[in-house]
Amino acid sequence: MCEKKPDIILFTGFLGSGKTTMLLKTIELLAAENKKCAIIVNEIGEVGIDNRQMRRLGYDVHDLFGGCVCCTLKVTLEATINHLLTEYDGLDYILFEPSGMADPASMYPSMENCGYTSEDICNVFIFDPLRVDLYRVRLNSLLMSSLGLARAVVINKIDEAPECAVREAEGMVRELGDRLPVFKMDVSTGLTPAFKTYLVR
Ligand SMILES: Nc1nc2c(ncn2[C@@H]2O[C@H](COP(=O)(O)OP(=O)(O)O)[C@@H](O)[C@H]2O)c(=O)[nH]1
Ligand SMILES: [Mg+2]
Repeated sequence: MCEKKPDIILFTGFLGSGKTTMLLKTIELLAAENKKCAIIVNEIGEVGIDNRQMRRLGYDVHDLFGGCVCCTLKVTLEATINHLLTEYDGLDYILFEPSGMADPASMYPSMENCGYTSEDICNVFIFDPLRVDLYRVRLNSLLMSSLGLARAVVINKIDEAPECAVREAEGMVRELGDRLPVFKMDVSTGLTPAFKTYLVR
């Protein structure tokens, strides 16, 4: 069992919002900081990691990015987290990208059964301002429940989204008060310095 439980960073947001892109940038950041991390994804293919190519580069799928373990959700989330906690000493972070349409609330009991409280879980909600109308109407209840559990919001794709959509997205988050820090960026280019500081504390 690890002495200090690794921090969990959970990337939530709807399909196509940029979770995988964010996950990969976060792994790079943490690897550069010499943090030992594990990632949990539904399917390794979803993350675009080519196993054969990774092996050619000298990595094992279980040893990505300098000591990063990758688990696919073949069994339950609870079993996967417990496996990581018992098998890997000195893990600093567990990064988890659930599938796009899953309600984040449904994942909390599994993490709580592994000894995490909801305060322990760094849930970053990634908001795609290109979809602001969809979020406001069809996905509104999922948005509200997702934001209720989020610890930070990233408004992504500011390179592509019109300014008014970015403002509207921020307005929707602010309707819930000013509890949540909001970071605006173009994740595909890289994480902003402010967000990096927020993640690695
Ligand atoms: N223009 C732009 N495209 C992005 C950005 N972040 C992600 N994307 C693209 O959006 C698409 C979905 O991203 P992905 O990370 O797979 O989203 P996921 O479904 O939430 O995991 C991909 O084609 C990404 O290249 C961004 O900041 N700007
Ligand atoms: Mg994805």
